[in-house]
Order: sequence, then structure tokens, then C-alpha cells
Amino acid sequence: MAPFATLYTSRALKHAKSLKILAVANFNNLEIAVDETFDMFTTPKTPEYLAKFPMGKYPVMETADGFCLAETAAMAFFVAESGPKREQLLGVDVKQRALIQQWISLADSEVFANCLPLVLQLFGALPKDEKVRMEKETAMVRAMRRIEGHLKGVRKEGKRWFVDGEEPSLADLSVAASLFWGFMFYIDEEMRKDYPETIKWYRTLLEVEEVKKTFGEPEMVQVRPESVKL
Ligand SMILES: N[C@@H](CCC(=O)N[C@@H](CS)C(=O)NCC(=O)O)C(=O)O
Repeated sequence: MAPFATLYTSRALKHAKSLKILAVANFNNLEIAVDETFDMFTTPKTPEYLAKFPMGKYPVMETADGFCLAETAAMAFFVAESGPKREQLLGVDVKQRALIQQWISLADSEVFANCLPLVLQLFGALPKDEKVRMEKETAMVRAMRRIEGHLKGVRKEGKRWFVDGEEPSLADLSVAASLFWGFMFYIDEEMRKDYPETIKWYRTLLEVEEVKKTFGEPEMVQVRPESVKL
């Protein structure tokens, strides 16, 4: 049987945005093929790709019946809605669904958007700029404190996940994906001391079979390097 969809994405480094889409697919038992011929520098510039995905960015996906979709948040939503675990992933009622969206938005716009330039400076993909680094780190830390405070409350109630429920939702997957490169390259052991609940939650989440399959073992940098050679 043809896979539910094909994902076009970079395979060079575990791609944080793609991880959550693939983990969502695991929960819903949907097969997503990752296109092996995709080259992040050339494929998005081809006329065939641009005809389907006019922004010329990645990740993007095409379903078996030819439905083309871009934007990670939309793809994760679509895959979450398309299987039996939709209520676990997206919420059972309007308030729970809204809370899950709240955490997805915080993950994307407050954590990942600020973390990305920090790791890009380490990769040399952005020029080193101390002022920018401080600004982005301050903004990311503000969101990480919010996450830590929330998880403290969750744990006090004897629960495990971002939004009430026995199983992780798209909120957990989105926050984890937003921190994935941060933990790998920037948020080192010293910095992690301020976020014990976040670390416990992250490790617990990555033990869940459907998550482990795509995220792998937690990779956490000991001491932040001056630069990272990919
Ligand atoms: N808003 C998009 C952003 C996608 C995006 O910026 N992707 C990067 C790679 S992670 C890209 O395509 N960069 C190449 C370019 O900007 O041309 C999403 O969340 O999926």
C-alpha cells in the first residue's frame, strides 16, 4: 500500500520540525515516507517543487491522493487529525484543544524562533553577534521559565504531560521539537540546572515508543562549544 504521505525534508541533521510530524504519524499508525532524493539546496528550487510548494521551503508533504501541504504546524495538525489518536493529540474539548494550541504557538514562536538563531550562530550559518545572542537567549529563557513553572504544577498534581491526559499530546511533541536542537547544541549542563522539571519531562517523553522512534535517545550537550562543525 502506498504510504499515507511523502515528506520532503533535510536528512543531514535530525530535522527538528520534521520530527514532530513523524512522531504524530507514529501515534496514528500512519506511514510517512521521507523522500530520499530530496536535496535541501537544489530540490526546493526546481519548477516541479515550486509548482506544488511555491514558498520553496521545507519540510513539506504530499499525500497519496496528491494533497500538498506546507508549514510544519499545518502538517502536524493534518496528520494528527487523520488517525485514531486525534483526541489524544489535539484535545477532547474546546478548552483542551485551545490549550494544546497555546503550547504549540509558544513552542514555535517563543522557543524555536529564538533558539534557531542561537544554534545557527554556533553552526556559522549566522554571523557571531553577542548582542543578538543575548537578546535571543533572554527571550528563549523567558519561555523556558514558563515551561518549567508549568511542568512543576503538572508534577505536583501527579501528572506527566502538558495538557491533562494519560498520553502526550501535540503540545508535548511541539515543545520537545522546539527544544531539540537547543539541548543538542546550546542549552548545556550548567544552563539545564535551572530546568529540572523540563529535563525530566523531556526524558520521559523520549521514552515513549512513538516518540523514541523518531527523536531517538536524548542528546544533551555537556559544555556549549564555541562552534559546531556539521
Ligand atoms: N514556517 C515554515 C518555515 C520553514 C523553513 O523556514 N524552513 C527552512 C528549513 S528548516 C527553509 O526552507 N530554509 C530555506 C529557505 O529559506 O529558502 C515552517 O514552520 O514549516
